[in-house]
Amino acid sequence: MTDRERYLFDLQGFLVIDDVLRRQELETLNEELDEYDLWREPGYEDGFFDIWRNGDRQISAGPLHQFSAPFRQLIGHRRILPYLADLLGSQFRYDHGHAMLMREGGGPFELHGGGVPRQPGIRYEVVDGQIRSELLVVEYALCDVDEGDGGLCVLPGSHKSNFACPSSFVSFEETGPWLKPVPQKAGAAVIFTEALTHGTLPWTADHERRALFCRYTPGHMAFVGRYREDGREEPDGGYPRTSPSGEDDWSLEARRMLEAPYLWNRADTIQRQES
Ligand SMILES: O=C(O)CCC(=O)C(=O)O
Repeated sequence: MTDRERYLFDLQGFLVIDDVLRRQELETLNEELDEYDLWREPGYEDGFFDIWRNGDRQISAGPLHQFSAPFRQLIGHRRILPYLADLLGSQFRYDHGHAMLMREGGGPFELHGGGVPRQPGIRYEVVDGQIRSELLVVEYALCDVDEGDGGLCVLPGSHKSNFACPSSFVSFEETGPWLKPVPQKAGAAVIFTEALTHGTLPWTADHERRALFCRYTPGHMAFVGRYREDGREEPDGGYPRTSPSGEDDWSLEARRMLEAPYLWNRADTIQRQES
């Protein structure tokens, strides 16, 4: 992370990094999403996907770490790893992730997050010049998001706010220059702290919005305890794990990221190359 990027992240609470995904990666991810056909929710009652809907034009499906190899490889994407170490500390872990689709007229989803109330799990602070974010999001754009299309919106700087966000702002009843949509080119990654006040503006474009979310925490912390939101018991506490079907897809960093949260003697996620 450059000094310029660190300054901007600390100032705004988010950063847009262009051209993270190459054309071929984008094509593959979009083709695989076509195959999954996530809108066809009743077909997935076998419990593979955790589905969340906001009306009939916005759908999220996870867990991303159990999707096919191209999705799993995003978890330890080489371009993103250095940012994670800088923003979460050297022992960061992957917490959870999902795909989000929106069709014209989908959304909105109200603003959430913010400097206050200070909530364990989404805190943001800087100590001795070192950024320490708790829950951190990397959102990959699989389609262009132009000014006015809707989708992700943020209140820049709100991760350091000292007063609660007015409820009329939260519900979008009142909008103004404090609210910033985040245009993205397909292939860009938006990194933001969950402590930033953010939400989803109605999707107005006639193409489908497609975004992938990977969420990370410091190595000693879990945000989603048992992975499944239905609370079903899972082995090993239910934390994300490498799936047996795709053992070869996981980089060493990704394997370390998928370890359960703990602190004592935890290895750095990115190890220095032996010389
Ligand atoms: O990208 C969006 O539409 C908002 C995502 C969001 O609300 C979140 O990650 O908590």
